[in-house]
Amino acid sequence: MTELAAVKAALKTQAVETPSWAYANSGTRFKVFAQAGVPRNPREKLDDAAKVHEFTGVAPTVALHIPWDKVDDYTALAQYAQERGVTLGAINSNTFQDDDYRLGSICHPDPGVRRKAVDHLLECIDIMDATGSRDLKLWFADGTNYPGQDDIRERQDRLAEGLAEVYGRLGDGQRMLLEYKLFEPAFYSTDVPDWGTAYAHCLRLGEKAQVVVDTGHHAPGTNIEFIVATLLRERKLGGFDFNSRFYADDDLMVGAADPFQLFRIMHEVVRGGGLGPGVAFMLDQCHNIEAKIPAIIRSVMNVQEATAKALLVDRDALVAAQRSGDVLEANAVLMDAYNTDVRPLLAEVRQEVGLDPDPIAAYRRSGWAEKIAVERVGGQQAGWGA
Ligand code: PSV
Ligand code: MN
Repeated sequence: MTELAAVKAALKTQAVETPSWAYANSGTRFKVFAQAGVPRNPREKLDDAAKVHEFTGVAPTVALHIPWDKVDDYTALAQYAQERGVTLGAINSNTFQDDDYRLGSICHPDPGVRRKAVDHLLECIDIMDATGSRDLKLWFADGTNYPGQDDIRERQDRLAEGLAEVYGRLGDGQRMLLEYKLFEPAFYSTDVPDWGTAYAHCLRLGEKAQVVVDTGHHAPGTNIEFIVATLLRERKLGGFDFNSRFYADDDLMVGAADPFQLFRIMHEVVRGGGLGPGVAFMLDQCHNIEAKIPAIIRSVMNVQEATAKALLVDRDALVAAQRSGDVLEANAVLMDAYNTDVRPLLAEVRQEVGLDPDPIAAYRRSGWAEKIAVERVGGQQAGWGA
């Protein structure tokens, strides 16, 4: 296979998972701007996700969030997805929206609340059994607001104990992906604030526990690609929650604020052999003021573009420059790849698999946005229920 053929083959097999909640109404704590045509239930979210896959060809799975996507029959939901050409992906737990969780969930000082949180996580694994999902994605809002509020060390013990119980319930082929986040909603201490903490817990738990890197969950200026390289080296990178940030956990379209950072991350992914099914490439975004489906298509395309550029890095030239200490040349090799306009290449790749070269234009022409605006009238639009 020529090098270009290998690049194209890699791009054709890429998979980006879209989050069910990105199709729903969302906003900030100031305002949720409802949009016409927004899904009213998990099936309608899947209908929209199927459109993203139809036009991009690389978004075959959809992440669910429990309880936002609670249904009576998950097997039937999985079947419904399959009939639309997609499958159900990671199951995201929610231990942050009950009154009981004011002081935390799995790290709460009260064992009764911890029991409730762990039971919810076990329920999520039951759902995975029904949907055939591989990954349980855990993000905990746990932490404290004030020094002295609770015992930081003991909270880690509670976390370890709860995670161990959940880990023990994972079946063959199932994984637990532990997400970290610097701050918010807790402001003084967060119980899983960084990759080191997530890594330490995952290491103790075992092979089925891996870290998930949400690109919006770091302090400004953090070298995320270093974290990615390190986790891949340790075989502990379970996946990404892609989005982009200017200030905090902005949840904007991935690659919007800093496409160069996304490229640098994808370069480490390619370099570390992470461009396979072992790493889940998920979006975790919300579209508060822009049209949702085309914004998700745009996000998928942004990931594709960063991946294509990373695949185009002249590895031999880079290694030669690095080993000879040619700083300028090494940097130039990387920048050459980054500065390549990969849009024609991706258009070609799409055409080769029978897709329109311009997914957004194709979506706009499809009339789907107009159709759902007319048909999805009445009922309660889905949202994140905060
Ligand atoms: C909250 O920060 C968050 O965005 C986490 O990243 C989770 O992955 C997501 O919500 C869904 O619970
Ligand atoms: Mn996330």
